[in-house]
Amino acid sequence: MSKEDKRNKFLSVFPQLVDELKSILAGYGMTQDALQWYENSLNYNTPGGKLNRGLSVVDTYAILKGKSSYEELSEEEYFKLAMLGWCIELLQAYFLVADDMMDKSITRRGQPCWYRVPEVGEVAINDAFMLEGAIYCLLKNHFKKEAYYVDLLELFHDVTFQTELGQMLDLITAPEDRVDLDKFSLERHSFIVRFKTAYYSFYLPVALAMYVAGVSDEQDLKQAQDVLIPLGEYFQIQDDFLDCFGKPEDIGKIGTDIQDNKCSWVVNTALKLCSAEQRKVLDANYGRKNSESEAKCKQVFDDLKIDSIYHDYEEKTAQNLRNMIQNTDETRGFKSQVLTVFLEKVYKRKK
Ligand code: DMA
Ligand code: MG
Ligand code: MG
Ligand code: MG
Repeated sequence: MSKEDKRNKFLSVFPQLVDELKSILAGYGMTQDALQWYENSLNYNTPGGKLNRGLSVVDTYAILKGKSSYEELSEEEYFKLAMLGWCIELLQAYFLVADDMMDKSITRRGQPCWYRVPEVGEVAINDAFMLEGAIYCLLKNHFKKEAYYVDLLELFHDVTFQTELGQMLDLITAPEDRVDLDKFSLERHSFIVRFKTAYYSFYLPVALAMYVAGVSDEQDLKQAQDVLIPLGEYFQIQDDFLDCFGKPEDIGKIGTDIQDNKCSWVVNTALKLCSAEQRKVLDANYGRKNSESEAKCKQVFDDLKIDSIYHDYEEKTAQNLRNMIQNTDETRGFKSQVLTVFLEKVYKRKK
């Protein structure tokens, strides 16, 4: 099945899930306007992205079960895995609605951020909570009878909390009123991004598929995690790089990291390499809410050739990850191909 067909098949499950969630509201006696609001929020915030996280739950399961194509999965099997995939996409929607408010972002996935839609505003906070709530409604409806139900619940709860810890660190390291670049370091950056991105984007989809496939020995979950967390760190470094150097048409969002005083890979790499003069420029301009200061920071990044350092980093990291993946122990049923597929999806991405 082509990539496009896989995506369309996955998307075709979404309307069913919206109807299911609406009927839960109807069951509580909610009025038509409530059902409509929830439907709008679900449609606006959930399916518009790359869907990599959701699709990879199905892909990972197929690999673990030794199925070469989706056609070999039964309809029922496919539906269950796609449902879990959509649960990650709902988790992502929840994080992004909140993240865009906290980061004061303008666009997301090529459209205004949800909180910037005029009739929405701060109702977006509650909408974010309800996107998260949808996960547990769906898990209850579709997985309550499974032996691994509690494992799924624990996994979603743990990973959500880890992500929130990462978001907290991201935000308290980037106060709006006090720019202090001495607080930044590549070590702190690595710590933040593992929590805010790697667990939910990389470990979660694989671990979910592992539970359903029954390949969920402690040791196998650990060896998956040992590769997926550094892979997630690499993915967020790409996100940081693209925030500064990517095109809004490609990434679907306008970068805000410089003005937001973010402890990003770009500024940390610059801080390690800059001269005393360049450091002065960064101290005076980083984290300031105007485009002239932002442009001065970008000039320093260009002068330091951050883009070529990034390309070297990318090659080195991909090679390290390939080496780690080679050492995967497959004796209990886990497959290294799961990890290779993830790495190749991320390698040299531009959006
Ligand atoms: C991403 O951080 C982390 C979460 C949990 C959304 P970010 O603010 O760099 O993401 P983006 O660049 O997509 O706003
Ligand atoms: Mg953001
Ligand atoms: Mg953020
Ligand atoms: Mg970013």
